Amino acid sequence: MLTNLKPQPADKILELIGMYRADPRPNKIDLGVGVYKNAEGVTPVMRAIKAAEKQLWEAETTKSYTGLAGEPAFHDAMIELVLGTSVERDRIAAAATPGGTGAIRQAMELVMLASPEATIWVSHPTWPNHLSIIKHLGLPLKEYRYFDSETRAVDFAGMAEDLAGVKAGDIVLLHGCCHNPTGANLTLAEWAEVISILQDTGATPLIDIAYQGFGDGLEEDAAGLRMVASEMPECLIAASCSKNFGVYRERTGILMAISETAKNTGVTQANLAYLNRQNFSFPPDHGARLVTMVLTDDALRADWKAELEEVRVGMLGLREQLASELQRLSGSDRFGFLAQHRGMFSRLGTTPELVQKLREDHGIYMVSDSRLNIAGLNKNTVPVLAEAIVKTGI
Ligand code: PLP
Ligand code: TYF
Repeated sequence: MLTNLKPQPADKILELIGMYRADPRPNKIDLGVGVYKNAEGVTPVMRAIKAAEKQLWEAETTKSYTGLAGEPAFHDAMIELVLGTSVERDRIAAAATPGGTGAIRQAMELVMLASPEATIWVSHPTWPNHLSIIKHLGLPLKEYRYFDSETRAVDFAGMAEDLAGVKAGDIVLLHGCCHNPTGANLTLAEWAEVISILQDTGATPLIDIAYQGFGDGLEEDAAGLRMVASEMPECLIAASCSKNFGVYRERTGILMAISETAKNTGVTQANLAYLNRQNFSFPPDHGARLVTMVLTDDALRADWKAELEEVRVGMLGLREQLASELQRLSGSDRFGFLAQHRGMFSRLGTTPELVQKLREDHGIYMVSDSRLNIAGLNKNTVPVLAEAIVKTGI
């Protein structure tokens, strides 16, 4: 049987990790996989998470199963973090999932139960795992224009034109903030226009939010999502705790499904629990419990917010330094978009050949679509990258 298997396409982002490790050059720079790194190149355990872990070790009395949909306290804490008070609590069903990826996968499976004819619309470009999960499940897929390769900003006219072709019952996948891979984001006025298109077409939004707190701030990064959730009758949200709580390997995420009225929440909640049971039974608990502890304890929450803010401001500083260094070296403003983009990523907008040249000639690793992870830089490597970009003719 196993001899029937065919090779599967590798994940280009994860492949880079191996290439980087194998490179013997001491001054190599890793701007590949989207993991936050501090100035020393370390992905730290956040202080509040470490403190919560210590408390949990003292207080935890059992590791028996949690609920099929995870712990209600985790749902409440995450709903408050992501949605604030934008939606009545009794309209929201929620289930803990293995990471944000698990939430996206469960969202797709929920769509298969509720709207089997649905086409899933994704931004072009989008996170490659969106595409691979949708294709793996055999769901119809369409792309809407998103990125203007000239300005490196959102091509909103193209996006609105493409979304006008969405049919009732379709799903429109949107990035809540810090678009991966481009770094280009919608303004609030553009979110409002997206809402009006969704209302006109009768499509349902699925918002993937994996970087809340990495862009303009915790509240600011959720503002567009909250507008959608409060104005649409229904909305799906896949939230990841991997980045903003630094709990990547704990696999902590949540799927929220908002019904038009509270009458429908019970059956939606039962379907989320059913889908968890089909795929993995009980979701991972450790990361979800730590996140709940951090969000519900005033001191831990304040410390977490302070550390997250340091991370966010640090990345913004690196963006500004890189943009101004490039302006100085190139004598042009064409890299100004780096300071406008938000989150961990920016798409430089160059060819795979020049990305390869950066790697071969300078030991600088970025994804072949020219996505770079800003957090892979520090004050000393920004000028090195800027010089390499200009020398490479990007
Ligand atoms: N969605 C996007 C856009 C991402 O970049 C990520 C990144 O890791 C995820 C979802 C899910 O992450 P995880 O499954 O590690 O929580
Ligand atoms: O886009 C990224 O780099 C992150 C991390 O299969 C990631 O979202 C990359 C690939 C992958 C899972 C996570």
